[in-house]
Amino acid sequence: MFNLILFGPPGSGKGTQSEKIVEKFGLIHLSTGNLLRQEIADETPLGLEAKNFMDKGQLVPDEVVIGMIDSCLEKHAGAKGFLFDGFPRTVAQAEALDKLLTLKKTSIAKVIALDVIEEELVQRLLKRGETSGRSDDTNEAVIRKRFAVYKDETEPVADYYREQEKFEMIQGIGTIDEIFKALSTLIEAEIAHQQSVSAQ
Ligand code: B4P
Repeated sequence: MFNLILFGPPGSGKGTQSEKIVEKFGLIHLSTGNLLRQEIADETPLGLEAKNFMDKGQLVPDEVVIGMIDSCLEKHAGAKGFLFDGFPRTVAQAEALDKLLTLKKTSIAKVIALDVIEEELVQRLLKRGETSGRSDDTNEAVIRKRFAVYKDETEPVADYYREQEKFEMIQGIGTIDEIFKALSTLIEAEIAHQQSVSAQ
């Protein structure tokens, strides 16, 4: 199994690039943001709980998100690999993911972060808010709150993977195709590395 995490602040392009990566490399896309929005659209109890947090720019509680990921991993037990998008967002989520993957005798190969300055992110999210219907994208105060939460709760996740020597950062400003090319180069190198290790 080959498992990747695409990491970065809100609006850095994780969702945009994930769609292209899963198509090219045949991975299963696990976006906690998309899964939560689907629960909201279906008006499930989990969705109703999540909406309260998301509308305020806060993170949904760890146990809710970890449970969702656990059932997705079970559902796709035969997958070639997973691309985690928007997850883990706290160190507790990262630790839980490591435990879940160890139980399945696999692990994270690489964490790739998209580096984008805050002013560009605010502009992208406000622009998406004009058409997406996402309540967390239309209000600048909520967007700023999401960045504050990212700094406090999500940035420490980068150090967690730096300590495991799995963390890489690339420039997230440029055209979607330029960024995808840089991501593909890194992913191909990691796949080649894993193949050479398993051939030894
Ligand atoms: P997410 O759904 O993960 O979304 P995001 O961080 O806002 O966006 P992403 O980085 O995927 O940006 P995108 O590609 O769409 O999270 C939403 C909320 O869900 C969170 O705030 C939280 O409440 C909750 N949540 C999710 N996961 C959670 C977890 N694990 N734990 C707890 N809570 C959780 O790009 C943004 C825009 O930029 C798009 O309009 C796109 O077209 C544009 N764009 C992309 N690339 C571009 C480029 N290169 N140039 C110009 N524009 C670009």
